[in-house]
Amino acid sequence: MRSNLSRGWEIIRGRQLGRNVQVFNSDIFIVSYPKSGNTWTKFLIANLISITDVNFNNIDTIIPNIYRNKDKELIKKKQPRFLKSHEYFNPKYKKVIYIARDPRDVAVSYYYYSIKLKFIEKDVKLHDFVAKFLNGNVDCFGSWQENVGSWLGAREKNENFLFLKYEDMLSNTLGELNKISDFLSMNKSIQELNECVEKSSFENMRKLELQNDFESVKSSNNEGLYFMRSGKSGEWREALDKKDSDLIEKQWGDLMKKIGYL
Ligand code: PPS
Repeated sequence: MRSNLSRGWEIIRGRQLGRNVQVFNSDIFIVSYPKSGNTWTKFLIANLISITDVNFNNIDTIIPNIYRNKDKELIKKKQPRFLKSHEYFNPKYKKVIYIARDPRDVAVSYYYYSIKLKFIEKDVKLHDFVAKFLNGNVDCFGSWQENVGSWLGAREKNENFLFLKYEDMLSNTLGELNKISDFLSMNKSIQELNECVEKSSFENMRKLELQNDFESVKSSNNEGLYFMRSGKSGEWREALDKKDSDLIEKQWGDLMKKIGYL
């Protein structure tokens, strides 16, 4: 399973994107371990800063993805640039919005996404995926703990570091967007923030995913799986075997407790 699973990210590494892109001190990074709400945060911020309607076709123009956009395109962007990243701690990133999600839900989301993108065969069991996930063997971003823990350890109290949780974004999207707006010194009214929340809702983004045929969602070739798949917290309770959630809790319990997941 290892070679299939990491294939997608190896292609990206080979193209010298990601960790190798040039970073400017003025850059504002939206960082997370994969499947933790990065795209949602991008939509919220893009709706704050953009004068055109945001969708899956133009989102990477407004907030480029360092794994999709080449350095020579990124360098031409007006500064300060907003950039999406999944990197573990990188001291070059000076201003960072970091999003964490409960690793038990990340495991479920990442499993289905890996099937959708054919990083793994559809007959791979969630249990086997969890074993690789726990070993940090599913991509080149470190394990969940290495990724989240490296950022928190290095930057937790830094005034240029904003730590958000996917679960708080779900329960109080407006409040979390307000934190983002303050962090970016944007001075937006509640009405403006509310409009961004509405435009970036799960339902609206799901509609846009279909309209834009994002990641070939309409193709019969992606196992009928959406990028905007479920958008919930606590799905792991039904989806994971108890022994797998126990393993995650045992291995990453200290950090999960610190963040409030245990
Ligand atoms: S990626 O591919 O690593 O960048 O994925 P990422 O964007 O970080 O995370 C994808 C998950 O975020 C969910 N999502 C949302 N949830 C609630 N509301 C909104 N608006 C929203 N937008 C994206 C998305 O559905 C993925 O989670 P799962 O659990 O798979 O549904």
